[in-house]
Amino acid sequence: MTVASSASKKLRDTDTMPPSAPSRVLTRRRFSQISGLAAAALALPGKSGAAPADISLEIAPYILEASPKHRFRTIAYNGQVPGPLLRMRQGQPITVAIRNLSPDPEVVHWHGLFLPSGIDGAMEEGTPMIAPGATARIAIDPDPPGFRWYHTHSFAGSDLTKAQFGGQHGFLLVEPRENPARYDREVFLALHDWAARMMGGGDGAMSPAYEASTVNGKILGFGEPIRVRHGERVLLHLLNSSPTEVHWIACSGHGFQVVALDGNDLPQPKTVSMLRLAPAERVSALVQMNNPGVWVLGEVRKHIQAAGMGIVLEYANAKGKPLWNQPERLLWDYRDFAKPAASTAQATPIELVFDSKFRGHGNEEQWLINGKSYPENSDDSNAPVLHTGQRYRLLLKNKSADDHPLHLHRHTFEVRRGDGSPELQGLHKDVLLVRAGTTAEVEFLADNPGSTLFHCHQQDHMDRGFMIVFRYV
Ligand SMILES: [Cu+2]
Repeated sequence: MTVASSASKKLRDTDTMPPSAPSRVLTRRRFSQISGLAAAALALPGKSGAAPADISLEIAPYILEASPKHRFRTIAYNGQVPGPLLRMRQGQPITVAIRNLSPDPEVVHWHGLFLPSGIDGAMEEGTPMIAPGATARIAIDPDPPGFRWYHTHSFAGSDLTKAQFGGQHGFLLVEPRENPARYDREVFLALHDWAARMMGGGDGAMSPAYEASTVNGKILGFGEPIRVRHGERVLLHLLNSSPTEVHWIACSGHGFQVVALDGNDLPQPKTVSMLRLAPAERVSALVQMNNPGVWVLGEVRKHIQAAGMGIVLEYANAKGKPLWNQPERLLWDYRDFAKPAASTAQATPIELVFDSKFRGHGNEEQWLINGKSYPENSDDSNAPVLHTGQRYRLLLKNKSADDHPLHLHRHTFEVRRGDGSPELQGLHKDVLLVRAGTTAEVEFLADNPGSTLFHCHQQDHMDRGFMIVFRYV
């Protein structure tokens, strides 16, 4: 049993940012490509009388106080981490003004929405970056309904404070046209890791390790508790915004009735004792507040909870130190949330083979899709081609020794096989963790013409070639 107060004793002073990792071989081509696009930032209407946007996002330097001893110099949206919760309604167009007051070109990706390539928020699809000091104004037609999010899609390279390593992430909820409320209220929780350093693994390759981990930008014991009343049904919307880490979450004394993954309703809800979220994945789960007390909702792995990843769940009139029940095993299987396939739809296969090229002891690997890194794998002779109206099955062959959270932009896919499962249906996602050495299969309808990015959502992997652009013809 761990209590918040004992966890806080282990905290280290991270007031000063750790020195950045020594410079390494980078994907320079991607860096220069991004810098070049910065000049093309969308221009605002020149006249001062432009109508105000429905939503204003300001990207600016910010110091996050995760605890009195954990202060992180970062970049944030509207002076908060996570950024503001944005609520949109399906089919009701909304305008967003994005002002970049940070020192670097920026871009905002609308993760899970079906947007045109020019505003989806990836340079590789043709969305212009927003130059420092500039404002971009876009119009969003919110679709599909569900729990989405927005985040930077820039390049970090060897600077482990930039891009997804920083504070640029926020919740986005697209309300369905009809929304029958089956819960008393919603609570949004973002899991994040901070102050990365490159560490050598047993195989000699380097990967990030973190000094601190937070829920909604706070170390366990330093944020506001989730305050509930006995008998309430609370809908938790969890987001893993970590740059690179998979997280396991349990809620002492309570189970999770999972109703949606990546914001998409499940064929039927499923009750589980813990959740696994890969980077960029979301879980929406109902928690029945039927066990009065003061509890910890947090990372199942002790060292990560001790680094701060947890939040107190406090019933009205309950007192005492927060209690934590340590689960013995890590339990999660995508198959629990799908149905066995009744039929196999006709879909055109596209094979994507993932592998890495080891670049010597103490270096990060270079990542390859079908034998080539981005951008070579996405030029005219190599890019996978999509025909509008056609259904495709991606055969995702992970030949590397790492698990990868794979994300398809601008579309939702149906998981047809995961972790060596038989045929599945009914599970709709936009990120899938494909385990080392396994093959997964997902299907999607090519119904949103425009360049479409597919990539690993681990920042260090995408920065080193793990991306590919599909082209519609
Ligand atoms: Cu990866």
